[in-house]
Amino acid sequence: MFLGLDSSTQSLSALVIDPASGSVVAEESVNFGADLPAYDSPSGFIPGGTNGEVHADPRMWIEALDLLFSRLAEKADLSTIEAVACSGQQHGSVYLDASFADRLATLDPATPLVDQLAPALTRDTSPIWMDTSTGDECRRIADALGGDAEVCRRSGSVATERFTGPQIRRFFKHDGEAYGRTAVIHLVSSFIGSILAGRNIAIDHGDGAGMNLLDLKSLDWDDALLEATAPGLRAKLPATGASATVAGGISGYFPSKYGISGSCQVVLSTGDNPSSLVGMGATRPGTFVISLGTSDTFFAAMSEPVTDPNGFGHVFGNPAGGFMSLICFRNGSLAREALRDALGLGWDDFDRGALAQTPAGNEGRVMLPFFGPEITPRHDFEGPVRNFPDDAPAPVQVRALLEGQFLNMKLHSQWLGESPELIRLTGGASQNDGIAGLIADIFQAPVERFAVANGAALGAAIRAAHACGHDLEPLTTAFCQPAPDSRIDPDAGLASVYESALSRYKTLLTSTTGAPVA
Ligand code: ADP
Ligand code: XUL
Repeated sequence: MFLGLDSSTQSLSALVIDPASGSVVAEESVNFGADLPAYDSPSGFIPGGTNGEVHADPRMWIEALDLLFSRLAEKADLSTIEAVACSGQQHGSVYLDASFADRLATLDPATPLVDQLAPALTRDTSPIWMDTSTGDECRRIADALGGDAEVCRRSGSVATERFTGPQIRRFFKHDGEAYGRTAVIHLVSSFIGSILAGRNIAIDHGDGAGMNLLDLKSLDWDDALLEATAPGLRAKLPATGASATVAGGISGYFPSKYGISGSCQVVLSTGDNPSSLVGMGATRPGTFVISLGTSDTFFAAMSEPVTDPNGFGHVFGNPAGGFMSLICFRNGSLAREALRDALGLGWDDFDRGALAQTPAGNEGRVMLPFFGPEITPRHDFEGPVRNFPDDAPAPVQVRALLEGQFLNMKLHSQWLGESPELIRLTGGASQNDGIAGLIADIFQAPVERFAVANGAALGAAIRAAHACGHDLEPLTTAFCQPAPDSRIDPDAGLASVYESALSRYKTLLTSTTGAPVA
């Protein structure tokens, strides 16, 4: 058996696979808001951050790990687990002092993890991917390197607010003393993996590329980027490593406390998007994945590592080797939920039947679907922008929001120079037939959904098996099959309707933000 964990924005989940029978044998989840209410983070982060700050409490992630294992141990026999791998929300960072390594090495099963590890934190809260507070740092890093094009050429992305490098720079600037006491900086994924391994593990090329610090050619930290970020940073970063690397055996804490096998291996962690690429069976070019979680993301394996001239898209390491593209849309489910709640609707009002009340293209009515700051395109929207009255009937608004979201996705993925042959959907909203059908029509590609909703945790479990000698191909064939009857083919008759809609969308966007899209 192989265990995959995913520490996402809102929850920590686990999935156990048995490659011999090709079955998922257990699934379990801890919801940060509902299960750990003491952290006052109903959506997994601390509400009310100022100046674009969005932070989460890393103690919540640690406490969730004990809770998850205690629930999992009740459900499944963990003594046959050969290896475990983690996935984590990308870019978020955890700051620890020199005692962390010793604390990890001497974990005592009689005391909760959080009590043993929290004293090592040099920063109480962790900036996460929703944070937009580092515009100034991004400019300074880009200036030091001679411009954004150079940062992008080296690291695969322009200096980007949520990326870890600019976040580290801001910490150093605001609290140099605590930065000085910091001995190691982890990503969310490598932090959880290090607790499992009982020692600091390396950062893989998939998640590492989301830091503006990794040189995509050498796959090592880039000295010029390190220097532009903060002093002495190389010494505080773990080594880098290929995703399919066994980091070592599991810490004795977990076998004693939860009955997991003492010979269980810990495989390097990766980011939730690279992990989903594996879990969605999309490690080869041609199949695109759209993940409809808290954020929406659009990603695929790349034939060649091209970069986005607009600076919104990213290049990360593909855990199966080579590279992948990633474009993140902050106003994903957050915006769908905002419109649903503002109009007093339910998800039924986003479904196929409800969408059938309005025609494709919405008779020229267009919405820029942003209820707050957006990453792609980068702009501080204060609310949606409409070319029609705000009080239009609900079905018009719902169609305008969804068409706006996926036209925006289509527009901002054109730099890839490749159209999807097939789209695989994952994340909470992927089960919605209305949303899935609209994606098929806008991209003019068939859409498939999966029985396993958590592609990132599945990807982690598959990676654990792969790193321990199982071939990737048979694993993805066994586990990454679309659910029966989940496929939706595009309506070819709507291709021209959505071409006109795309050009209307682009006109409204460029006139609102003043920034042309190449
Ligand atoms: P994350 O991994 O970012 O924590 P998930 O992939 O679990 O998020 O997705 C959760 C989101 O899915 C919820 O916040 C909700 O907005 C959305 N969702 C759940 N069911 C539906 C549905 N039927 N239609 C549209 N959206 C849905
Ligand atoms: C990707 C991104 C988000 C997070 C959270 O760049 O910021 O998708 O990984 O899921």
